[in-house]
Amino acid sequence: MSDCIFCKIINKEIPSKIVYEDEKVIAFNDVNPAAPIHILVVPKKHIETLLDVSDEDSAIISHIYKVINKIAKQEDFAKNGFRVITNCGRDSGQEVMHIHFHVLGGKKLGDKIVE
Ligand code: DGP
Repeated sequence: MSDCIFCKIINKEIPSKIVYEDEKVIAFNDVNPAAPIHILVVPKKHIETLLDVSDEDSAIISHIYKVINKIAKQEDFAKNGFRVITNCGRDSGQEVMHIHFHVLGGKKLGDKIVE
């Protein structure tokens, strides 16, 4: 059994508010939202960080962007716009070591990507 919190969410060992799921990807609401819309899009394959993405994983990453497109239309925030962020490693503050894509929206986001 994995100690990874996102693997536990994928395996339904801990609950989450799922907004999209298919055989490769799951997307759920962030437990600590930084914006009115804050969805995490996560590959089911356990990949720790962006630096661990292999050539064979590139299809998953491209699929994730298609899924984000689908979710933005499904959840009706596509037309207003949104931001996608992936933290990687210490300086980014990455807390969960299972690669994920933050999808943020639902309000006018700050002009600066970093403080
Ligand atoms: P990062 O700093 O990029 O690793 O972001 C991790 C995000 O994961 C953070 O915004 C909070 C969210 N998170 C952590 N634990 C849980 C959880 O158990 N459930 C949900 N839904 N989100 C979680």
